Amino acid sequence: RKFNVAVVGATGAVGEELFRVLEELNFPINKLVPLASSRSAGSKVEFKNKEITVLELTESVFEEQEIEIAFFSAGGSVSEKFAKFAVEAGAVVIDNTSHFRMDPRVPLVVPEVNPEDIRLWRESGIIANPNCSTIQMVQSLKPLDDLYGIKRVDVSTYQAVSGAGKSGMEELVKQMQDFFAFRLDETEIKAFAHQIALNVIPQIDVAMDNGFTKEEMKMVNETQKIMHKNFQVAATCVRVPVLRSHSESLTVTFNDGVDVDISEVRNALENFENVKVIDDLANKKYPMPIISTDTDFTYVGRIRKDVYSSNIVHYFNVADQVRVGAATNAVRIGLKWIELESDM
Ligand code: A2P
Ligand code: 11C
Repeated sequence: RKFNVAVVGATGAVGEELFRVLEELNFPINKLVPLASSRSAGSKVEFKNKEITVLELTESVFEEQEIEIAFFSAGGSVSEKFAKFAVEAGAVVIDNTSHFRMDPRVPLVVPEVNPEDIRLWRESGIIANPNCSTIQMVQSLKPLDDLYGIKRVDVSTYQAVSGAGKSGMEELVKQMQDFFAFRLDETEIKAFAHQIALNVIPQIDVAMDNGFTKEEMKMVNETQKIMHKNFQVAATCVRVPVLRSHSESLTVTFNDGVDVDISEVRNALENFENVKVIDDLANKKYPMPIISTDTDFTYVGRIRKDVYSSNIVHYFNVADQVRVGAATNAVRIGLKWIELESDM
């Protein structure tokens, strides 16, 4: 059976990628309905070599178009206002924003990690897609937790500008152009707190009362919800001038008494779905954004045992933020939902 599918935020960075991933993963689509604001209603998007007209997102469009699966990626305030109309029209909402993630009635899902949580969707009609930096992290933590049992995770991120959407990507490119034109000192700074070209910014999202940023606390709270574990997590989230793949440096402390065997760690990661290990330092082989960009894999490398403590491992992971961190995870949720819950 095939489904009527809507993409809310069809003209955005994640929305555009959703069309590519829906096509590549052969999503069973009867009708595809791209939705955006009145600003871009009437414009065209491409799907399977055909142009489809973007419609305006309205309260009634889900019912009018008989939508069964609605991907939302137009920001939290749009999800807050419009997800309920999709649910009322009988659709399952797969929401890419942070708006519903910590709602106890809403499952937060990375299909390789907690696919069974999808079954809770009936409580709200909504399945939340986690934050990009959380998704790629839990994909590497899950096999390691199954192997040894995690006690604590310390992570520093190197996050691409695509996390701020199209305008973030355009701002980096523009600032680089301004640099080569000797105009960087008068460049526009809008998408980020500071100039991002030739810089790194140790702040993503707003400050919280505890001294962490909202992005950092998302990594803590979402990880615990997805993994159904309350091991400790501390994150430092940093914006770097990379276009669209996030990198993370992780230090994972296992339960007391664990003696890490690096070949066991490598095997566990290699055998985990959609994770690829690239780990040959002597030959300069490790994950980097130029490797992960435009792919659907999370890459792990630089795997090494701590010099002092036998229950600590360090590694580096990288994934395409727009795909693995957003569009691909959402489409995988949709495919899993069809497998588990739709009355096909
Ligand atoms: P539009 O092109 O009409 O502004 P990005 O994350 O790359 O910045 O993209 C945001 C996406 O969300 C775009 O597709 C944008 O559409 C859409 N969007 C933003 N605000 C609204 C809104 N109020 N209603 C519907 N779509 C919106
Ligand atoms: C960033 N992680 O890199 C953010 C973007 O909660 O979905 C995604 C924000 C979210 O800027």
